[in-house]
Amino acid sequence: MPLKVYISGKHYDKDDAKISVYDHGLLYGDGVFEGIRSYGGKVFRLQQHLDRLWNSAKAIWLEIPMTQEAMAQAIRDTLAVNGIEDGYIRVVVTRGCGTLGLDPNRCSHPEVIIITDRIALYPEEYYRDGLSIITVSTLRNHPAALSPRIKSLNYLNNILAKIEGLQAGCIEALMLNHKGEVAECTGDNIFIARFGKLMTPPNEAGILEGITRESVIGLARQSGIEVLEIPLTKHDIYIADECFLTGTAAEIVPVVKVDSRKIGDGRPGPMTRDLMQQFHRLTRS
Ligand code: PXG
Repeated sequence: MPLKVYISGKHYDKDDAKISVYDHGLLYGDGVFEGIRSYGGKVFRLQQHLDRLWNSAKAIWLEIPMTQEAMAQAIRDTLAVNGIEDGYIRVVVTRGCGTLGLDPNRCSHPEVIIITDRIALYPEEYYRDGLSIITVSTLRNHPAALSPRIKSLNYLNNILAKIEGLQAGCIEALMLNHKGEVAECTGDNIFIARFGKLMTPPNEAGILEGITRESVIGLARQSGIEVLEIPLTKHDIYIADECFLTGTAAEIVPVVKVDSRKIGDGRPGPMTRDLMQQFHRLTRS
């Protein structure tokens, strides 16, 4: 049976799930989105994802044409019609069908899209052996121009960085901000461990406020680990004992090499492995 995709109130077969070429989501990247996971039929941190989606929409003057409760129900319904318990959910809200000009006031109505699919997990060895990443030349968007806190359909900033990483053989790439500080990776937040403490760049560094990041901060604090949200430089990463990335798709993935510098002893560290286990329990219990 083909997967069903929700578009503005109805379910369509995947091949018939289409949006107009006049939609400003396509013409201008004018819209917002979320990537969410479902574990054993339960949607992980749904309320936080809905809040972030609504905040992103607010920042771009986009009114989502349904309530959060209705959106939550539509997500659960779409998982159910597809018989998906462990999966990936992509929610997209576009500005809708308009004219060829920028003016969003000429768009008829926002479109709400919910795609649920089986999750394409990263290969096991990434988690066992850790990733090698590089810092790329593409800087994270200046927060005063287009805030990285908005999860908008304008992902070119991240895509350019991703291409640079891929060209160097890395599946993730570290982005610096306009001040030369560490911001985040193309689709993941970054953490380091040093002297038993965890450190991660603060919001003001110009990052997406990752929901996995927040969960990991919570888990670490619960186990008595001090977590500092402080500006970090590349140097801080190079001399860290441990490094890992967090994101909805990746969950927690160890990093063992940055810009050809071995992190710690070059293997996933104990704090990283412990948090990976705790996160696994949190999502699968
Ligand atoms: N930073 C950026 C720039 C992101 O896009 C994260 C951090 C992690 O946030 P969460 O809330 O997921 O912990 C993201 C995640 C993917 C994918 O398939 C991920 C994201 C966007 C598009 C694709 O890995 N966002």
